[in-house]
Amino acid sequence: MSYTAATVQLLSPEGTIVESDASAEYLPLIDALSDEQLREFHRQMVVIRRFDNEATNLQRQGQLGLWVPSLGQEAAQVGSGYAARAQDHIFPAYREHAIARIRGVDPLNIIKLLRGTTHGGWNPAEHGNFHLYTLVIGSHTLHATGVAMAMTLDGTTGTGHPETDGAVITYFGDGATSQGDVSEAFVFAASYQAPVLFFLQNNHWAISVPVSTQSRTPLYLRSEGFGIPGVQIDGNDVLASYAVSFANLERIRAGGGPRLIEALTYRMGAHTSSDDPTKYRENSEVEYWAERDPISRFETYLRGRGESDAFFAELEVEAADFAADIRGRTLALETPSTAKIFDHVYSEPHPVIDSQKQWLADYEASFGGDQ
Ligand SMILES: Cc1ncc(C[n+]2csc(CCOP(=O)(O)OP(=O)(O)O)c2C)c(N)n1
Ligand SMILES: [Mg+2]
Repeated sequence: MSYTAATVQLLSPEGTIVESDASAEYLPLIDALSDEQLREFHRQMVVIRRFDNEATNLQRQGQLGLWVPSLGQEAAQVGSGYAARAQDHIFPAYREHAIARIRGVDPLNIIKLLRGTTHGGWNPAEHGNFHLYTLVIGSHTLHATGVAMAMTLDGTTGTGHPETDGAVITYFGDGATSQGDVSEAFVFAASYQAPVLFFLQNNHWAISVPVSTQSRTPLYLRSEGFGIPGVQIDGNDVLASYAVSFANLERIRAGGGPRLIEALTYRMGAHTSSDDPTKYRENSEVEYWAERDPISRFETYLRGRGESDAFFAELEVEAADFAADIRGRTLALETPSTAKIFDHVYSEPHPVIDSQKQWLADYEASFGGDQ
């Protein structure tokens, strides 16, 4: 699946602004951004890529059970993440690390999940309405649609006040579109005109299954059949991701019903640290996408606008410091007691849980440990 004339691209892989029929509607939204906002887009992309790299290393060094890289998908995430307003609710899948950080989740919380030192994650109400990572593919699109329907019932959306009206964004992948849950979410969102933006990151692979197998038509057309307008964007273009998300969210908040954005991007790394993509895809494909890297094109753009060498040099230091801080805090994490897993099953003591807890304690003790 590749770009067509309908694909919205504002920034070319060469780092120049694209003026086309598809981009015309959105370019004024970019013109309205300040230099500081543009720098912030770049800062988030660079820092999260460095974080992702550090987490990959930590997994390889035995410090994490698993890692789920976001490498290559930074622009799709950062642009749309900044298009959301504080009152919006975000329902991620499991590799939306950049959006988590934008919404105020300390990325160490993601590390804790994959080190197995937390049984949940974070409280969305205290972290920018950024809901928990969901590994059950597509299921959270239903949760997102339900919350969007609740906003309508509560009167917290569609009142004509964009500063306070809410919307919901849910992130999911190309593979997830094959799940019944996603089709069901489309049906409910369309029927009830729920204020939800379906943000589909088409990274071209669902583990080892290519998107060409998942869908015989471009995925942005899928939602059209359910009555949800869809648009395809260059997902490696942070400006397109921001502007198209912003415009669609404003329509959604105003009561315009659900929308879908298909962001064409690429999973540059493995599916997870347990996967070896060289077994099922060609290097030439990875090289093709490396030339369309989201970060290098935005750096070229910023330099073309006169951004100083000092900014990029300082950002390298900031990213390295961030990664070092994550490493230090990861190694300092305390291992929770084995008993803890039983403590939150029921609010009241329960005899079956108590006996299982005791059984495990006896079993662990049989190895001579202290748990
Ligand atoms: C309901 C369900 N079925 C299968 C899986 C196993 N699984 C984990 S990730 C994945 C592929 C998802 O691909 P996609 O939606 O494209 O997201 P991506 O990982 O590429 O971001 C599958 C099949 C799962 N986690 N949940
Ligand atoms: Mg995918």
